[in-house]
Amino acid sequence: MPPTPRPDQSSPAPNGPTGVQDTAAQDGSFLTTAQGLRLPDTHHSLKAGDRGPTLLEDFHLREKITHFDHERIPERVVHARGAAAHGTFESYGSAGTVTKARFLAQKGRKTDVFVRFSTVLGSRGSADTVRDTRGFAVKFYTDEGTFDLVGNNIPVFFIQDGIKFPDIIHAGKPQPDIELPQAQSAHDSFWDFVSLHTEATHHVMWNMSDRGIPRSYRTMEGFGVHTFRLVNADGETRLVKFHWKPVAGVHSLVWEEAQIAAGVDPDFHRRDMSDGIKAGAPLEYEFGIQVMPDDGTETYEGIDLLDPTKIVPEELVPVQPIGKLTLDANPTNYFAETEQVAFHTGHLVPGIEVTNDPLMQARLFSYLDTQITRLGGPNFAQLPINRPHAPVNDMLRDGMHQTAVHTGVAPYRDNSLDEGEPVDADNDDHGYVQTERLIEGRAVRANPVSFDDHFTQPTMFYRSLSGVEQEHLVEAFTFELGKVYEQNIKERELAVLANVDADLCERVAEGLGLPAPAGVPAENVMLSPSLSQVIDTPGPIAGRKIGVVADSGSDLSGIDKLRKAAAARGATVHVIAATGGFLGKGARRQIVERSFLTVRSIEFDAIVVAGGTTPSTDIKLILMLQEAFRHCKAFGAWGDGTVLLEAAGIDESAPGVVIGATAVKAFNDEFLDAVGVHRAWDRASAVMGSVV
Ligand code: HDD
Repeated sequence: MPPTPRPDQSSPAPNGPTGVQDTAAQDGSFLTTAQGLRLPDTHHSLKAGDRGPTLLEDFHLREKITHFDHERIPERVVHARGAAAHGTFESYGSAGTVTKARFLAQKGRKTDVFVRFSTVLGSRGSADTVRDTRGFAVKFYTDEGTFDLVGNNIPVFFIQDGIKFPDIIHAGKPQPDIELPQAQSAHDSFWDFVSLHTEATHHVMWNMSDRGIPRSYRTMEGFGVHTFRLVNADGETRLVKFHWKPVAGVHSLVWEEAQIAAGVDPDFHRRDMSDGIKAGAPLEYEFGIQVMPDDGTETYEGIDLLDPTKIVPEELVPVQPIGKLTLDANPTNYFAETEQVAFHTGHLVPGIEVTNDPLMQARLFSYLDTQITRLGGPNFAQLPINRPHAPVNDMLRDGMHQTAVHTGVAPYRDNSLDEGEPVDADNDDHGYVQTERLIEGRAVRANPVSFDDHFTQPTMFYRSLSGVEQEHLVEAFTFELGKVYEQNIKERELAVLANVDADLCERVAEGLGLPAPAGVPAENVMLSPSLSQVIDTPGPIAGRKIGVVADSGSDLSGIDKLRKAAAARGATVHVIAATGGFLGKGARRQIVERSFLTVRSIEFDAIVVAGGTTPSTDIKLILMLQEAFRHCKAFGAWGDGTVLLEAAGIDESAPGVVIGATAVKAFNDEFLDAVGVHRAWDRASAVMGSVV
């Protein structure tokens, strides 16, 4: 058999949408050593007799164990827990007037992307559903170079100056004496820090709101956070904020679900994403920008655009759609792609520039620096997932893990030995020619006075939420502060909340059993309805999971009808029965995906009981039904399936419960619409009490 040609190492192959497979690592079917030596046995070490000691001579044993001993690399110092997917960005072309970045300016242009979602505080093996900010890091492999938009699902940040980043992270990570708690902000040092650094208040409000526990990556907004400077082909500049708007809408878990999921399925979010992609329901987001004039003030309507603790309300500056992101391919190898991908806020392309936001400025240093430790040297850009899709001709040479075989003798400029190449690129050659900006001032360690307003926007955030969202926020503050041991920290945070909103402060204080201090909340604050995520008209349900309780006597063809109706909207139906195996025979046969023993309500967005199902008193089933009902999920039953609902104490007349005679179109439509509003919040006050 002729040998498979090796890739040309001096010109690395670009990543395809499903990633690169380095054929040199897995060639042929025989087991070999790293040197290609074929091996007869990998189960027995070489011993002096079958009961004797192992011989040092056993190079295969030593190679296998040595490599294994070094399989792990340091996890990311923050955002260690993550999951990623490949996809495509397609430009609408509408940003062409404000940026010359080709991947945005040209209508219909498609760019490969790799997106990694993450939590901030937890270790690599922590749970997905903890209360935390989520990372939303996008690598655009553009033909003008790689652009990384390293954002979060929250549009503001804890601190205003990057020099405090180690401090907030030290405070949020497990306490250093006995390393707990894992992936939680509900502990003394976190609340100590944020109550002393009140610039964190806005971010903390978002964290404690439902945004801190997203339903899935597919239902999360994303934000570039900082203000960027866009430059068009005529050299005109504008200030912009970047937004990702999920096509599936913005939706969250309830707190009890998030806690259950952390134990029952710590991989909840990454499973949801990979299952959805496998089921043919890609994750979709619209990319948008808010555009503000670059008039020299770097403020808009009194909002300091360099302050990363401030948003520009969408009611003041609407988000204009400029393209669509579709994530439709799971990684081929977690380590090679998701773990080794290296994002950097300094990966920019012509037409996109930075601003003087002091948080952004520090990030421009940190991201490159951290990869050198994490990925073991300066050549991480050569790893397949990090290779640009634009041609690379740098003068960087040698170093640990150098895989390129560079040619030529003159990696310097100017030279006459390598035909003068590489040459400089100007604007016409798509070179990154920075826009000139005037920088002058005294060297000071200080913030502008405008950075001192820490409360107006938190007040706007709280007052813009719906009643149920405010309730969740109050519960979250009460839960987290209830876990704090030091009384003075609780009191100090209550004093912070008093400056946000008296109602918020009083309700949290009541839960903590403490007096509510008086504060001076801002008056006449504008409201921003777009901050609320509650909807009353049905949205898309692609990627949603529906559980159907059934047994062999159930109306199995009704399940098929529901499955087809759900599939038409991109959702999946999963049968839950007393034991595993199958229900029925032939064309109507249903695979049982969850038994009463293995099922838990958190796995499903909605529950239906099929007609003909014999009521069961199995405690795990009843718990599953009651939990789903308490969490305000859509419920349904057709035919005598209602008897099981009654047995579980579920009120058939409650909001979001759909009852039908058979699984006909009208029933399926009404039920799937109920799934589309995410939760029947009208049920909340009756069923949830203080458990969410
Ligand atoms: Fe950061 C990782 C997002 C401020 C230093 N950050 C990291 C990731 C995301 C963010 C999504 C994970 C990337 C991945 O998936 O690999 N970080 C943000 C946002 C910030 C922010 C939205 C504020 C607006 N970060 C920030 C500051 C600093 C850092 C101020 C330091 C001065 N961030 C890092 C880091 C990490 C990182 C230490 C850890 C792993 C990595 O970079 O690659 O450099």
